[in-house]
This record gives sequence, structure tokens and C-alpha cells, in this order.
Amino acid sequence: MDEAGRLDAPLLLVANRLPLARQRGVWRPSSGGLVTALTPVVARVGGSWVGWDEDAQGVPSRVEGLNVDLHAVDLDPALVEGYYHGFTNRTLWPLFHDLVVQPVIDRSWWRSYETVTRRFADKVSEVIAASPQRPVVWIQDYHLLLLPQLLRDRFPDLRIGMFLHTPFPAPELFARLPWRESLLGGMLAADSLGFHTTQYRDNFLRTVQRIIPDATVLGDSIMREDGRRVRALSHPISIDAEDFGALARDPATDTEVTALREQFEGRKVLLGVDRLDYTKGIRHRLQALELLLEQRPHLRGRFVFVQIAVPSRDDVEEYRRLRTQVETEVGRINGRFTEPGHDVPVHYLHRSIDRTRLAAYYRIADVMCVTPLKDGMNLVAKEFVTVRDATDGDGVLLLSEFCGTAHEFGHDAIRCNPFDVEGLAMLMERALELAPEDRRERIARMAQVVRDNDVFRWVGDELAAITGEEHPG
Ligand code: ADQ
Repeated sequence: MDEAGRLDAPLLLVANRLPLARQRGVWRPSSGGLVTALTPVVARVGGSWVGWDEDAQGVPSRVEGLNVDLHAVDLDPALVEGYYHGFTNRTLWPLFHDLVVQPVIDRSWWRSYETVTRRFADKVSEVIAASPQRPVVWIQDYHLLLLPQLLRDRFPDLRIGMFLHTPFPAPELFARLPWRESLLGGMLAADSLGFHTTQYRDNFLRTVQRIIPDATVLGDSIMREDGRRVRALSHPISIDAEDFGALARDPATDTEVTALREQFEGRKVLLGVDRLDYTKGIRHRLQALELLLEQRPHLRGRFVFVQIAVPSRDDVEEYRRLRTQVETEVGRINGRFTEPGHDVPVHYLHRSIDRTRLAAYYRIADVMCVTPLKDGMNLVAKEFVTVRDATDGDGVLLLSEFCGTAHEFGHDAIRCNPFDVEGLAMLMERALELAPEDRRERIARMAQVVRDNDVFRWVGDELAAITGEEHPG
């Protein structure tokens, strides 16, 4: 990399999906944590992106708003069933999130996972063959843990990095996977492995020590029998803070803010913004809210709770069940606590919203509730403090201690244990009553952390590690 952080070779990103959605026949960039993080990166760095798309044949090679060449991996529905709806979403995802639901072990899903990885390796090999210069390959996430090994077999000198967007679990949890050696072996063929926190990185290193006897762990490096050295590093992912600040101050956001303030006039606003995923703790949050309304009658009618839930993985049984449970709970709370002639206490939006509206919701929230049971990082918390710091400097972040963001924000957020529903209800009340001066100081400090560690720092650190140029510390 040169001094401006530019690579000496083209970047080839590999992720489960292409960052695309087709709306009314038009291809657009999609939303979600991984895409939110990588879009500003590709805007600066460019390169190619290999990923799966349901409509692989129809994917264009470029899409407006995305500065990458797109290469679609075509998978037939039976493979998607085993690989995506099965192994990644029902085995790895719950296992990597500390079993907040029980992972399912199914050998046919594993075979699909292996087959899909070969398909990815074929597509990546095609792109490499067509590239005038050998690219740097950067693989994203738990869908592709086996891919480094397949690529290393084909291109021994390829520079390969991998970043895990989820937590990495403790060794005794990882050990439950019947394919634990293969998965670790797949990962260890990369040159560098990135994790959100030192805790996940240390879990990984301990897992390697326990499961791969020929690997020697020295500090943050793993020495392989063939003499290769693999780095395992903590690189917390982040957002484009400058861009979010500008969005917060945009006149279009002001217009949305005015409308929302009118809608909720006279009431405080508690806000939740999540993918509709069982890891995000939405049910515990609603239960805490119900308890608060039950035990603190004087607060009724004085606040509203807004839950924005992006539809997610609705082909998977556990996610369909979660949706029904959440909607039942919202209905029950509103049924119990709505006074005739008055607004409901819970507003529930099951949809994706555009960035301007999202920023407007962040701006009107008195308390942002980010209470996952387990979350690799959580970008919503970072977006919230950035938006507020760029505007009125006010607001409170109620933050689960079980997400990566909690490691960075320390006690400037109101930290909670979301499993303790009663305690969560008490902290919601405390957050509603926090003194203005205290609120402002906390927001300012958290926003500073995000500014100092934005997404460009993350990508710079990741790419430097892959190319072997990272600076210590
Ligand atoms: P996610 O689980 O998707 O990401 P998160 O980090 O919170 O979780 O990112 C969600 C993104 O989607 C945010 O940028 C947010 O603004 C956006 N979003 C949420 N609700 C929305 C809505 N209703 N409409 C539109 N946009 C919405 C995974 C991991 C995380 C990790 C990221 C990045 O689970 O732990 O932080 O990847 O590594």
C-alpha cells in the first residue's frame, strides 16, 4: 500500500451476496451491516466483488452507486437450501452467537456448504485469470470459512485476508461442530484473519490451540507446519462518520424530523432499529417495556417506543417464528396499555427505511435501545451517536454489554444485560431520566471514538494486514 492507503494491486472482495437488490426491475445497492460498511470502502478503493445472487444471469457488471465490477455466483435452489437456509443460518449463525437458539447439525447441509465454496472458488479463479494483475483477495464472513484453503491450493502466492463480521465463539462451543478441523483449516490458509474485538480473536486463538495440534500460537500469530505465518487481529468495524454527520444535517433530514416531532409531540421516544433477528434481543426489549408500563403507571402516555425491524431471512423457520412472536407481543402491549382516544405506546414498522428517514429517527430518539443478546459489533449504535453529535449533541444510548460496540464505548453508554428483563426495564427508566449535561458529555465522547476509528481506518488496517504492512498497536 502507498501512503494514501492505496493498494499496489486490484482489490477482489468476496462475500456471500452481491450488494444488490432489484426494486421494480431496477438494480440498486442493498442495505445491511456488511454492505453499509463496505459501500464507502469500495467507493474509494474500487475493484471487483464476487457474490451470490438469486438472479445471477441478470446481474449487470456495474450498478450506479457502487464502484465495483460485479461477478455473480449462480447457485441452484437446492444448494441454497442446504448452504444458506441450512448451514450458515441454522448452524453457524446461532453457534457463533452463543447458542441464543440451538444450532442444527445436518450432514447434507455441510455437503452443500462445501459444494458452494467450490463454486465461489471457481468464480474467483475466473476473475483472477482475467485480471492483468494478481489481485489482493479479501473474503467476508462465516459463509466462506473454507474458501481461503481452496484458493491457496490453486494460487500458493495469492494474498488472502478474511474478516469475520460475527463474534467468534469460545472453544467449547466451536468444538460442537463435527467439521471443526476443516473449518479452522480453511480459515488458516489466509494470510490474515480479522475479528471485531480482541475477545473474539482470543477465542479463535484458543480454539486453534485446542483443535489443530500442528499449529503453534505465538502472540497474535499462528505458525503452520509448512512455515506459513497467519495473523489473527482485532479490527473493529465502523461507519463513514463524516458521511453520516452530513446526512444528519441535510435539509431533507430536517423535513423528516419536523414531521416525526409533530407525530410524537409531548412524548419521549425510545427507539429500536434492527434486522428482525433473534440475536438482536427485540423480544426481551419488548418484555422490559411491558414491565415498565406495568410497574410505572405514571410513565404511561409520557413516552412512545418505536421499533423499526428490517425483514430478514424469512425463509428460515426460526425467523418466521420470531416475527410472529414479536408481532404478538406488540399487539398485546398495545392492547393492554392504549387509552381510548390516545395513540398506541408501541409503533412497529416491519420494513427497510431509507437513510434520510433513518437519520431522522435517530435525531428524535431520546433513548436509543441497542440491546442484542449477542452481536459482532452493531453499527446502529455508532450511527446514532454520530448523528446526534452532528446535530443537537443530545440523546442516550442504552447498550448491551454483549456486542462488540460495548468494548469501544465503555461506560459512556448506559450498559445493560438484556437477559435481565427487570433490570432492563429499570435502566430504560434511568435512561429516560439522565441529566442533560451528562447525556451530552457521553454522546460527545462516544462520537469521538467513532470518528477516530471510522470505516476507513478499519479497511486500512485490514488491507495493511493482508499485504503484511500493518503497524503495531
Ligand atoms: P447486522 O446484523 O445487519 O450486521 P448492524 O451492524 O446493526 O447489524 O447493521 C445493520 C445496518 O442496517 C445498519 O447500518 C443500519 O442502519 C441498517 N438498518 C437497520 N435497520 C434498518 C431499516 N429498518 N432500514 C434500513 N436500514 C436499516 C452484521 C453483524 C454486526 C456487524 C455488521 C458489520 O451482525 O454485528 O456490526 O455485520 O460487521
